[in-house]
Amino acid sequence: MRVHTYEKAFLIVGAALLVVFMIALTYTSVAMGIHLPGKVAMVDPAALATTPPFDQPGVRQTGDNTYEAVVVGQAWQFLPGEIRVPAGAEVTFILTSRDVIHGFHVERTRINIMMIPGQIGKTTYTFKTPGEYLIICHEYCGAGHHFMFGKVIVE
Ligand SMILES: [Cu+2]
Repeated sequence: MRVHTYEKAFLIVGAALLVVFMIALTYTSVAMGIHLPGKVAMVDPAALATTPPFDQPGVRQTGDNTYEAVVVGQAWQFLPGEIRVPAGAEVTFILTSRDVIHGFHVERTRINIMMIPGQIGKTTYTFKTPGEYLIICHEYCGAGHHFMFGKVIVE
């Protein structure tokens, strides 16, 4: 079998790029600790009403400039539907779902996390610019999916 010179060069470049991507991926995940937000713990979705912190969804101040937003997703709303934090504060979102899989995406930010029944999701973000940020469910969750939204108000 005769492999054309250009074809050979293309294969070599393609293979080399794959190696470069694997090294970059390994470096960012292992050395820099950058990874997708994943489950941090399990929770019984039927017992959310009696399981802290989900028994009291809402925003709490946890330090000088740090806040914790506990949010429960359910058909078809976020609890709480409105999250108020001061500009520049570091906000840790702790999320789960009461019923089916929902999505939690805050527009104009990198916050994009799944709300999975039984799992607790966690992500931290600092809102630098004051304003209203729309929270949308980006995982189809039933008839009222397109009405499922909330907002983060940065003051
Ligand atoms: Cu939805």
